[in-house]
Amino acid sequence: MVLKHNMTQKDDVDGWTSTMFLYNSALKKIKVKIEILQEEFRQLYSYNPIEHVSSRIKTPESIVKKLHRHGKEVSVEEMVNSLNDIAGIRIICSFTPDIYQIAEMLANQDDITVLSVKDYIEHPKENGYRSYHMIVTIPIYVATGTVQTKVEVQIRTIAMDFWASLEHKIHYKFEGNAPAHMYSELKNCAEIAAKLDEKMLALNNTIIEESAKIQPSDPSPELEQDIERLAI
Ligand code: 0O2
Repeated sequence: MVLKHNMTQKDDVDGWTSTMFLYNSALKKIKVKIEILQEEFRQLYSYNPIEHVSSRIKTPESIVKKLHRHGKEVSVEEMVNSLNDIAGIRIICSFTPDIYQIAEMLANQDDITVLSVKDYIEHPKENGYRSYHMIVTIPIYVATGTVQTKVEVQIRTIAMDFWASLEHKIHYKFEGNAPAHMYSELKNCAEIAAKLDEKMLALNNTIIEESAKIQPSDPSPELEQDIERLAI
């Protein structure tokens, strides 16, 4: 969290409850922003690039494990300073270009500050992981002032998400020591998932091109009569 106005570092991190309140509030605000974007797409463009959205607050166990992994002291202050993904939101898009469009639309909002970006789509991780990550801050107005609160936004396609869920499951099941063939199978699956994304995008572009050539036909009089009968 970044401090502003009259808050001191101690005020900011003096309690787990108040810290978690900030993270929960930040998630709520980002979720509303995404809902508004979705509504705008639906109403103005008859297109919804977002398949679904999920959010979570990292569990205390996961926070402590991550602090240990990074060799950090276990304290609320250290957690706030060194972990960027206590509050996380995941946006699942239909196609890869949608990811960049949504990222840009969020980043362009006046009250959102992008602290960092990791583009694991342009630069996939060694294990095959693909996703677009942004660490952003959003202001939370509390009685004592404004606290810029960090949220990690992960944006990915359905195929990327499918892969990441299975990889996550395997990683935790085997505590990072899965048999070598599983890692190479996973990497292979990541490449297949990326190919699937490419092919689905190409297919969707063809559908858009072809449907632009077709004039929508008026419903037949019989169909109109049936619709009227049903609607009465
Ligand atoms: P969990 O259990 O999902 O919360 P940093 O110190 O910020 O540079 P960090 O936090 O590892 O290092 O940054 P990064 O790479 O952006 O990863 C943050 C989160 O992205 C992870 O949180 C995962 O949710 C997801 N992620 C990153 N790499 C992988 C991967 O290889 N496979 C899967 N399935 N997810 C990944 P956590 O805390 O590691 O895990």
